[in-house]
Amino acid sequence: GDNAGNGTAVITRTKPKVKRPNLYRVLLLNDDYTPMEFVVLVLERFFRKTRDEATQIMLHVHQNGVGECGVYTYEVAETKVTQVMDFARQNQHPLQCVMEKK
Ligand code: NFA
Repeated sequence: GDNAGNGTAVITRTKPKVKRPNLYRVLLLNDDYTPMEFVVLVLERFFRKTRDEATQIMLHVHQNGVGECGVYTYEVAETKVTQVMDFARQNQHPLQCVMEKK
């Protein structure tokens, strides 16, 4: 404990507080209707993937049903999901994007 000189107890931390943030995977889910090229565009635009990386991830999702776009802190992951869902809806594609705790 510390004291400001006015009789008020002030608790100060001694240990270095190095807290790892909770991390979340952002996933894309396969469907039968979203064009492959649109999924590649999503991965390039919102997840900063190269065309080759985006194509690999898209094909993985297409073949396996689900795939990882990236790993982020909660707020960033939530923003990515919202951006992708809004963009898919604007373009009338049923593409689904979700997040899960690592
Ligand atoms: N399965 C979709 C198609 O054949 C492509 C797709 C890939 C959709 C990845 C969603 C996610 N057009």
